Amino acid sequence: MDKERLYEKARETIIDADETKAINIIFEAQKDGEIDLLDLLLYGFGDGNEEIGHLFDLGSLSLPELIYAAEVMRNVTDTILNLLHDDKEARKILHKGKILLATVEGDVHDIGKGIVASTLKSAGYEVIDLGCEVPAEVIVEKAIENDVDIIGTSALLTSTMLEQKKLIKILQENDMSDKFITMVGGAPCTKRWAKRIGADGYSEDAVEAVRVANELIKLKKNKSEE
Ligand code: B1M
Repeated sequence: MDKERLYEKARETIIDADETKAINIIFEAQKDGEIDLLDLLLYGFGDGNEEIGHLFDLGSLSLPELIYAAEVMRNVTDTILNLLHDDKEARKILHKGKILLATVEGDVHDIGKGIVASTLKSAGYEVIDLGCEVPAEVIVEKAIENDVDIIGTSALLTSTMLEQKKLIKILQENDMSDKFITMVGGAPCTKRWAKRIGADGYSEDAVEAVRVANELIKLKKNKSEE
């Protein structure tokens, strides 16, 4: 199968918001067996998703069109994730640790977080995804309840980034900074932002999120063994 051509077709299905074609491509790739579905998600469908963002920025796409295309991307993401979790290889859970993910309060953007959840799951983490618009207090409550290692928050709006800061403040005020590793991400976030608010880690994308989580978990384990 021509991988490049398939990725291009995947990209187009998101731009055209053609869910039937998109799902067919996923099953075609699965049948082929040579295509990495996560790769297809990130660099095939993902490129299409990025493109709809540019088109929206340029005013070439209306908000309803954007919502429709985003919905297709979300279903594509869910389909691939379900397939990956049924896959024995992907299920080779090394159980590296438990991660709680949430998009912060006031923010509905959850496509990127879904991809981050998938890369982390595939890398051997147990992921608890609280969804979107989750208040900082609820995130902390659930982190305690589930005894997670990492709390990861996603924020896509400059206004909601402040919720990431609020979460870290709650942890600091309740002497829980050492109990949980904190990671932040989302388009407006930067390494500098993470440092400024006292987060332990930042990653630009879903692939880097795994690397950062691995490093932070390793540090935590080394610390607890000292
Ligand atoms: Co919204 N939106 N949106 N939107 N939307 C943006 C973010 C925006 C930049 C568009 C623009 O104006 N150019 C803009 C934000 C401006 C700002 O504050 N800086 C914006 C706005 C303004 C809005 C509304 C206010 C619009 C309105 O109603 N007037 C509204 C907000 C509603 C709310 O949240 N309260 C709104 C609504 C929506 C839709 C519902 C239509 C839809 C979201 C659907 C959904 O997620 N279920 C939507 C979309 C799709 C976008 C764009 C086009 C695409 C976002 C996306 O999915 N990107 C976006 C423009 C853009 O980004 N170019 C935009 C693809 C995704 C794979 O990337 O989410 O960045 P991303 O995730 C990446 C990394 O950031 C990272 O890894 C991911 C994968 O590689 N990452 C992490 C993310 N989280 C991480 C966590 C980590 C680590 C890495 O650790 C824990």
